[in-house]
Amino acid sequence: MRLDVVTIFPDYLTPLDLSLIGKAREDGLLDVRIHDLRDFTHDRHRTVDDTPYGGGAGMVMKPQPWAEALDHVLALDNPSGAKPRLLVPGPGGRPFTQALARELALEPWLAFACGRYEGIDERVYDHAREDLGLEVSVVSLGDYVLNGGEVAVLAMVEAIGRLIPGVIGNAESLVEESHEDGLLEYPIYTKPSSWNGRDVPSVLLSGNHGAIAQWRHEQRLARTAARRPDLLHASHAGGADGGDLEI
Ligand code: 6GU
Repeated sequence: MRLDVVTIFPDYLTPLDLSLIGKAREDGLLDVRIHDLRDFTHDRHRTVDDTPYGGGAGMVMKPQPWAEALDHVLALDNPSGAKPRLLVPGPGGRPFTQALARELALEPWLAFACGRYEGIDERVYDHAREDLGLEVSVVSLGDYVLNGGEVAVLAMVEAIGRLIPGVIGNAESLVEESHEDGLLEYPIYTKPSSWNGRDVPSVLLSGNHGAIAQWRHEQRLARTAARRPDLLHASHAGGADGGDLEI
């Protein structure tokens, strides 16, 4: 999978050199390219923002550098004229869920446009859709505000990248996870069986696999009810994550 990220802070994306994502890049599973938006400015100050029409607080990212950056991304090593799906991180977007991560992991090419300040001039999205023919999705990590899209891209690339075959050594570990089937994960323990006066639940030492599976399922239900009751009703609420619950 190819991933292009356009940002005014390329250094923010250096964690993508590390750990499993960094290894996946070395192994040729992920082709990650980071682009500095300021390279597509033409003034001495490398200006990427200006004041908003209609007034209001903050600054807006100018359309021209974005248009040139997107043209560059589309032209780079792309003789066949393929098109990336364009993702724009922002608190006003559709929720980024495990279901969306699964959907995006099937794409051959994703491009991320990291906005800063109050956001990007709306005409950039119209241009990307109507003139460049890109599918554009604004995506949000949750109901809080970050200073820009870079941290969100780190999270999304990690969530998407780990679903690509070969990125995670043990594919089984992908199945038994929070959000894969609509319930949170059960509590886990390792040796020693007694630590600091606290014992591992005895059922886990019993060797009774049926009892262990039942205990874990009960723990998942209790945990989900306590921390994320909304997930128990997800199928009625339009299935934020599409998990059919059998409870
Ligand atoms: Cl994806 N971007 C920004 N800038 N803020 C956010 C977010 C994304 N998700 C939640 N807050």
